[in-house]
Amino acid sequence: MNLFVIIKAMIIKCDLLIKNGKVVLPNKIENVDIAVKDEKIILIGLNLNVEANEIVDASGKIVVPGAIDAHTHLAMSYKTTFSADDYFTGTRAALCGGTTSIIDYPCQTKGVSIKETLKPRFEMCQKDACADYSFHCAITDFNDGEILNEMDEACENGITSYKGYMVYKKEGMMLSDQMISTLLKRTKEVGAILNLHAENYEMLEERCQKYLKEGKTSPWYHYMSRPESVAAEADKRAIRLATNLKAPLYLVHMSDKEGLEAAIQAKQAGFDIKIETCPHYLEFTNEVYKRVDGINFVCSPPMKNKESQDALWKALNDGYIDTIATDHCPFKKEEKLWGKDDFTKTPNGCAGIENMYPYMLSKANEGKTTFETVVKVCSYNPAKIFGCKNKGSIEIGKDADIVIFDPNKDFVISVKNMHSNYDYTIWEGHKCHGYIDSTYLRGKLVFKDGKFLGKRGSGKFIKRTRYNRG
Ligand code: DUC
Ligand code: ZN
Ligand code: ZN
Repeated sequence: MNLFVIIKAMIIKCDLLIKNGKVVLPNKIENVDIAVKDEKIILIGLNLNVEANEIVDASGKIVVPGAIDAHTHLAMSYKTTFSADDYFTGTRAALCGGTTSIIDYPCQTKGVSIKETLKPRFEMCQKDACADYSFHCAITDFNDGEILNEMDEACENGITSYKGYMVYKKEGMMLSDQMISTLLKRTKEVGAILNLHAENYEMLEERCQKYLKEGKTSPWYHYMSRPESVAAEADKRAIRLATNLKAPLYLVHMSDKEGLEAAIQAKQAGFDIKIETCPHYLEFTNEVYKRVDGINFVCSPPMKNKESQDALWKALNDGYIDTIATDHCPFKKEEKLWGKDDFTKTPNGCAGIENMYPYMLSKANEGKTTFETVVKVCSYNPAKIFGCKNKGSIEIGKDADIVIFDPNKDFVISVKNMHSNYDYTIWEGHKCHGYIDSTYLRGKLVFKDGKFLGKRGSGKFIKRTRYNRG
C-alpha cells in the first residue's frame, strides 16, 4: 500500500459533520467543526479532515448544545382535564424550540410508591416521546416511611431528584415543614436533590377568601393573592430548612426579588442552594393580569413587579441563576375560562417549552445577556445538577444534541407556527431576533426550517446519576 492509500484508509468516516459554525463550547466560543458518529460527538476541531454522510455548512450561524427543560408538566391531570400537551406534542414542540431533553414532574398520589407513580409515565414516554426524557417525582405522602426507603433504589434507577410543594393543600399535595426537612435529609443521604415550589399557602388562602368575599374575582386578584411577599416568605423558610441541615435545595421558578436575594445570600455563605427561573418571569410582569386576556397568564407563582424582573435579569448576568426552565403547563382557552368569574378556578399554567431557547438565545443576540450564559443555564447546568452525564455541552463523547441558531432570522411567535396542542399562547406576537434553524437529537435532524422531522417514540430515557456523584 502506498502512503496515500494508508492516509486515505485512516480518514475517519462519520455520520454528520457540522462545519464553519461559531460553536459555544463549555468555556469559550470558537469557530470549529463538529463530527458526529453513532449518536455521539466524536471530534471537535478546526477544518476537520473527515468523511461524512452529511455535511452541514453552519457559516454565519451559532451552534449550541440542545437545551434541557428541567421543569415540565406534560399530561398533567387537573380536575376533569389534563394539561394540553402530552408526551408526544410536548416533546415535539420542545425539539422545534431546540430543547432536546426534558425532565417532567409526575406527582405521587397518596399511598402510591415512586415506582408505581412513574410506571405509566415510562409507558407513555416509550410510546410517545420524541425528545429524551427523565422524571423528577413529586412526593405528597411518605406512605409510612416506604417512600423514604424506596428512594435509594429509585436513585439507582436514575431518578435522582424529587419535588415538594409548599402549596396546593386542597389538592392534597402540600408538605409540612417537618416533611420538607425529612425529605431534605433523605435526599442528601441518598445523593438526590429536593426541588421546592415555594409559596406560603396560609397567606395566599387568606387573601383568596378575602378577595372573593369582596367580589374581586378578576385575574389581577390571582396576582394580588400571591404577591412578592407570599413567595418570599416561603423561599426564605425553604432556604432556612435546607441550610439548617446543610442539604442541597433547588428552588423552582424563582419569581421575586426578596426570595432571590435570600437565595443569593445563602449561596454566598457557601450553602448549596440552586435557583431556577422561567422565561415568563423575565419577559412579563404582573401588568399582564390587567390585560383583557389576563386569564391566560394565570400560573403559580404569578408574574411579579418590574423590580423583581430586573433583579432576575441582574442575577442571571451575575451568574447566580443556575437554570432556566419553562414550567410548561398550558391549558386550553376554554379551560382557562373556568376562572372567568372566580380567579381561583383558573387552571394554573402557561406554555413555554418551544419558546425558552429561542427567547433566551435571541436575548443574547440582542445583547441583554450572553450566549455563554444562555448555554450554561439552559443546558450545561441542568445537565450537571440533575446528573444527565451525556448531555449539556458540545464536547467529545457527549450525545450529539446540537442546535444551529440563525442570528439573522427574525421570527414572530404565534399559536399558528408552534408545534404544541394548545389553542393560544402567552408568547403570541413576541418577536425573536434570531431563531432556531435546526435541531439534532443524538445526531438525527429533528427540526429544520419550521418543520418537525422527528419520530414519535424515538426519545430515550435519561438514566441520571446521583447528585454531585456523577
Ligand atoms: N404552577 C403552575 O402554574 N402550573 C403547574 C404547577 C404549578 O406549580
Ligand atoms: Zn410549581
Ligand atoms: Zn411546575
